[in-house]
Amino acid sequence: MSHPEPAGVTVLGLGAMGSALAATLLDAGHDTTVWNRTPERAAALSTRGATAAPTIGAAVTAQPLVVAVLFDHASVHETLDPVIEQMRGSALVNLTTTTPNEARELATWAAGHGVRYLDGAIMATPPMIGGPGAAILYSGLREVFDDARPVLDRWADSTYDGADSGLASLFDLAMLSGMYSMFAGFLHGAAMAGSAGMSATEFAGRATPFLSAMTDSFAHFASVIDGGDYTVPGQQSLDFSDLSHIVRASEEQGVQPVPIAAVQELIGKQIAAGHGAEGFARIYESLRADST
Ligand code: FVH
Repeated sequence: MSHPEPAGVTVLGLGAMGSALAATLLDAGHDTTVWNRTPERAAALSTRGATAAPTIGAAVTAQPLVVAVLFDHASVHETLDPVIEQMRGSALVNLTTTTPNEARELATWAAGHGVRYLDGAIMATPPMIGGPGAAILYSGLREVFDDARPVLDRWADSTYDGADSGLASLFDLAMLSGMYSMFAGFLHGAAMAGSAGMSATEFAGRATPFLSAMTDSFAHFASVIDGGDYTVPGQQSLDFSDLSHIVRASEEQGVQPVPIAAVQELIGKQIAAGHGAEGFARIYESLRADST
């Protein structure tokens, strides 16, 4: 049985992430064209077999699949506005981090120039690309996802989240929001323990098993939220979850209580609205898009 040739790909943007993506393609035998605003950054990939395009126009016309891994939404326009007409009929996979609405704007703009657009959100660091644990979310034109799949799967586990180009970004940023809130909580705890002389390293050693075990609560909260009944038995009530003692303890130690005070505020809002006897997951109602 004959196997198809690995597809040709152009990678625009050779920062840490773009270089990792291009290197993985080269290792897998793809004909890889690269371009970077600062051309010197293409040198290392050229020695591995990439073709460094001399201009952005040459880069976007070299291959039928163009992958953008630039800094932000503005840099995608700055790079591609001058050459977008030359891309008519091409597929553009944009892995640059944007907001959902910025991704939707890019999809509309690309479609207006006959360019088939797929948005992507990378949930991995550059060293993870091509290895276990790397994931990339995609949304936009399904046909681009399907056609490009042999390329996309070189990098990470690929998930298609739907035709709305903003969804990959939305789900990525939703997970990052959870991650950064958790990080802020950890750092606040480290500052509290640090006020009594505990090193951050010791605190991390003690906190990691406890906080890891607490992630089991996610599934429980999720089932309560999806069930729409915050009164189901077996939950810790909001009245019981009053966190003002943690806020006070933080202040007593001279530590800014900002992350925990934000949680306490959400709890207080639901108690004030008469939901104190209901479960902790109820604070989701203070956060959702249509909450008043
Ligand atoms: N690195 C990571 O861990 C994260 C993982 C999650 C996803 N992000 C996003 O990936 C995009 C690229 O990230 P990066 O790590 O490669 O970023 P840098 O190393 O800073 O490289 C940035 C590249 O963008 C080029 N660039 C910046 N501004 C412009 C512009 N106005 N016009 C054209 N190109 C531009 C820059 O070129 P140069 O400075 O070398 O000339 C780099 O190639 C990003 O959206 C992350 O959020 C990575």
